[in-house]
Amino acid sequence: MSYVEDMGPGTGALPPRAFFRSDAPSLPLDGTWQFRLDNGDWGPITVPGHWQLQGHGSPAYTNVVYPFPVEPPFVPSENPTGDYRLEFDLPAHWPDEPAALRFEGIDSCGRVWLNDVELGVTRGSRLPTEFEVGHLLRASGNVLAVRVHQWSSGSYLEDQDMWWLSGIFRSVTLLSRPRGGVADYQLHASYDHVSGLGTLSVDGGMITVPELDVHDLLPGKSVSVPVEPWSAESPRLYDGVVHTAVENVPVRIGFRTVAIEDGVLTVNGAPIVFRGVNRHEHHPRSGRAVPPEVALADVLLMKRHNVNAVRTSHYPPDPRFLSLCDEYGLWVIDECDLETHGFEKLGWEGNPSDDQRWADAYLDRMRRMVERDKNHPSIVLWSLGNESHTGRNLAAMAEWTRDRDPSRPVHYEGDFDCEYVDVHSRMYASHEEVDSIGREHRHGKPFVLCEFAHAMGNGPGGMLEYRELFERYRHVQGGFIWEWIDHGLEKDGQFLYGGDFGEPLHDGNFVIDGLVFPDRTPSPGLVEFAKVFEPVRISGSGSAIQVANMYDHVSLEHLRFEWVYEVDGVEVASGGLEVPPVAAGQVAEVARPELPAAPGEGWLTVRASLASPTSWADAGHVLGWGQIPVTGPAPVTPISAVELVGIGDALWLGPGEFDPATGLLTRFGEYQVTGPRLDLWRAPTDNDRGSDHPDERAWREAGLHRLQHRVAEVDAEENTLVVRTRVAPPAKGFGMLADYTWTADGDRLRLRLDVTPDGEWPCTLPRLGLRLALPGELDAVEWFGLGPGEAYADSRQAARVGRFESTVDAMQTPYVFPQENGNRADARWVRIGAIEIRGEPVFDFTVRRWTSEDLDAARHTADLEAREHVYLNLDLAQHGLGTASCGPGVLPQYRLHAQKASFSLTFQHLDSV
Ligand code: IPT
Repeated sequence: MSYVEDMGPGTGALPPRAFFRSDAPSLPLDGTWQFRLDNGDWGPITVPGHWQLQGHGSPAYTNVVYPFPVEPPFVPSENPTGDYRLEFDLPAHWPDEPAALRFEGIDSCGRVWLNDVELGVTRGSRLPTEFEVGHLLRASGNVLAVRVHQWSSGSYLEDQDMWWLSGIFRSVTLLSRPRGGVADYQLHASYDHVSGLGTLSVDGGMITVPELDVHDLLPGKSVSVPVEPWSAESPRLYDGVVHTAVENVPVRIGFRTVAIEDGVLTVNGAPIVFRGVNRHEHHPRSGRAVPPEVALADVLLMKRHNVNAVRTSHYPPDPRFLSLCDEYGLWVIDECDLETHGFEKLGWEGNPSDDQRWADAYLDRMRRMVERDKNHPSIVLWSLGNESHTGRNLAAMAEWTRDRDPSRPVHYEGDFDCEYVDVHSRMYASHEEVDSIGREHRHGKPFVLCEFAHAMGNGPGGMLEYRELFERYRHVQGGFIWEWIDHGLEKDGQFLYGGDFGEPLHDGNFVIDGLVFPDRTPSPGLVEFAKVFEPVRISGSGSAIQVANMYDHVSLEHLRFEWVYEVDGVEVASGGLEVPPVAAGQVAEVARPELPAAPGEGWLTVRASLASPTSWADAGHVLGWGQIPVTGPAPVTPISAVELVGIGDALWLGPGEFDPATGLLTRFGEYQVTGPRLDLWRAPTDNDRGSDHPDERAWREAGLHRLQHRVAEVDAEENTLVVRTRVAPPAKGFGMLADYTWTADGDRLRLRLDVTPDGEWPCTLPRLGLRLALPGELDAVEWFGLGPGEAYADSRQAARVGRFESTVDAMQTPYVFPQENGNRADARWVRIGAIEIRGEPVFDFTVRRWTSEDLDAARHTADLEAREHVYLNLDLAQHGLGTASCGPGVLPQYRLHAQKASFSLTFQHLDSV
C-alpha cells in the first residue's frame, strides 16, 4: 500500500502548536512556483491556489457521494498528481537555528522534500503541517519539492459538500525557531462576571500586558485584574507579548468564560443566542484559497448584517479569519476537518468513525485544530466535524478535547443521543420539532441548530418563526443559517455549478445555497436575516414606542435613534428620539413624537443606527428599525361608470380597448397591451423543488405550468364588460372559473377578478393573480408599498412601507440558478410609464423582460434574454418560500390554496390626470 492510502495521519511533522508570528525571522514562500500535472510539462502556478482553477484538470462538485468507488482506504489509480517546485534563497542574516517549514493547507496529500531530503507526508487538507528543516537550509539555491495527490485515504474523511479542489491552497512559510524561543503557548484568560476580574495565565513563555500593568508574568502563574470582558458584541482585546529571552510573540487577549449552567450555554454569565451562519471558504475565482482581504470582507458583511456567529463548516478556516473574528466580534464554532457523509449511502457500513484503524487520523485532526486555534477568544465551541455518523473515534476526539481544553464545550451534531457532546445540536429540524425540543429540554443540554434555513436560491422562508423559538426557550440558543456563500465558480462572466465542468457525477446547483452571491453581493436572504435578527427591536402601540435591546451583553448606548414621518410615502416630518439606557434583554418605552396632521396613509419609521463609527461600519449604519402605522389611506374616488362603445371590431371602455372575441384588453391609452389574464404559475424556486416537500412536482403533475384559457362568454353590457373564463390544465378535470368585470370612467379602468375553483384541486397554487404584457420600452418603475427589495409571504420582514423607484432590470434578483424572484409586496400603487395601477387595498407585483416560463426553462442567468415585452404580474398572493431545498417546507399559514377569491385593481392613465 502506498503512503497515499495509509490510514494514519501524515508522517514526519512537528507536534502541532499555536499558529503565530513572532519577531523571529520568517520567509513567506507564497508566489509563483513551478508545476506539472501527471508528469506533463512544467509551467508556473500560483501558491496558494488550486490547480483545477489554474488551467489543470477541472473542478467537480458532489454533495454526499464520493466521486470514486468506496473501498477505504483505496483511491483510484488514476489519481491526479501535481508536482510543485520552488527554488529560494534565504534572506541575509538568516540565523543558524532550527526552522519550521509550515504548510497551512495541502489538498489532499502532499509528500515534501527539501534539498532532496524527504521531510514527510501531509494529510488533513485544511490543517497545518510543520516540518523541521533548519539543518537542511542553505544560504541560496534551496529546492523545495512537493508532490500533491488529489485523492488519498484522507479523502474518505473529507467528504464535505463542496467542490473537489486540489493543491497547495493555503500559505507556505519558513519560520526560524530560535533555541530558547516560544515553542508554543496557551493563553488562559477568563472573566468573572461577578467580581469583574479577568484572570490571566500563560503556558509556554512569560507574558506582558502593559495596559493591565502585567509584566513578565511567569508561565503557570496567574494574575487577576479588573478588565473589560470580550464578547462578540464588545470584542475588547488587550495587546500583550508572550516572550522568552530570545523571542517575542505579539498576542491579543480577550477575557471571557464559556460555561454551561443549568443546561444553558453562557458567556460571562449571560446566555448567548447564535444568530449565525455556516461559512465555507470560497472565492469565485480562487476557490478555497481565500485572500485575507476577502476574509475581512466576509467579516464586515456579517457584522453589517447583524450576524453574530460563524460555524466554520466543515473544517478549520484560514487562521487569519479567526483573528478577524476576535477583532471584530463573532462567536465561533471551530469545526474539525472531518466528514464521511458518503458512507450514509452505504448504510454507514465501513464508516471510519467507528473503525479503530482510523483512530489516529481522527485524533490527529482534532489535535491539529485545537492546538492551532486554542488562543482565539472568539472560539466558544469545538466541533468534531460534520455528518460522520457516530463511533468510538469521535468519542475519543471529544474526550481528548475536553481534557486538553476544559474551557470550551464540545459540539457534534451527529451524536444524536448526546453521548459525548456537551451541546445538543440538530440540523434542519422543523419549527415544530424545535418547539418540542424546547418544551422537553431534551438531554438537559443547550440546544443549537448547527444548520437551519437553507439559503438556496430564493429564500429561506420562515426565519422569523425560528427566531420566535430562540426567544421562547432559554436553552434553545439560536443557530447557523446554511450557508454564507454560493460556491459558484466564475467563468466568462457567469457563475457555474455542479455539472458545468462535465463531471459525470454531480449535485448540480446544490452548491449554490448561500446568503451572499458568489461575488459576495448580499442576496435578499441576507437582508431578511439582518432584519429578523436585528439587535434592537422597535415597535409601537398607541402613543408609545417600545425599544427592545436584543443583545445578550451590551446596552444600546452606542446607538442613536431617529424618526421620520411619511404620508403616502412622502416625508412630512422627522427628528431625533431620546431613548433612555436599555440594558441587554430589557425594553424601554418612549412617547411617540408629536406628528403633523396630514391626509393619507401615515407611517412613522424609527431607526437605530451607530452613533459613531466602529471598525466594521460607519456612523449612521442602521442596525434596527420599526414602522408604526399612524393614519389610514385617504378614500379613493369611486369609478363613475362610463358607457361601453363598440367601434368596428373593437370595444372601448374609458381608456381601454378590448378584443370582443377574447375579452382581453388590447390597448390602454397609447400602449398596446395583452392582457391581464389569470396566472397561477411561477418559475419554481429551489425550495419549491425541495425533495421532501415537493410542491413543484405536484404543480407540474397538475399541469399548472401549461394552463389553458377558455373564454366562455364576453358580455358587453351598458357600462360593464364581463368576461367569463375557465382556466384549466390539459388532461385534468379541475380548473378555475375566472370572471373579469371591467368598468371605467374618463381615464380609469377598474377590473374585478373573481376566481372560483371548479372541481377538486390536488395541490397548492404557486401564485394567484394576473399577467399583463406591456411594451418593451417601459423601464422606470415607481411604487408605494413594501420595498425596496423583494418580499414573499414568509420572508418580508426586511421590506418597509415606502415609496420606491427602480427599473425593470434592477428589479431582477440574479439568483445563480434562475427562478421566481423580484416580487414587491403590498403595493398600494405602481407606476410604469404612464400607467398607474392601484390596489384595493394592496397587491403584489413582479415585472420582467421575460416570462415565468422563460425563467423556468433557464439554467444560468445568461439564458435569460429580453423579449419585446415587459411582463407585469399583479398578484393577490403567492405561495410562501419555505426552506424545503433542505428542511421544512412552507409553514401552513403561508401556503396558498385554491379557493374562492376576489381581487380588484384600477388602471389609470396618468397623462390625462
Ligand atoms: C447538510 C450538510 O451538513 C451540509 O454540509 C450541506 O450539505 C447541507 O446539508 C445541505 O446544503 S447534510 C443534509 C443531509 C441535511
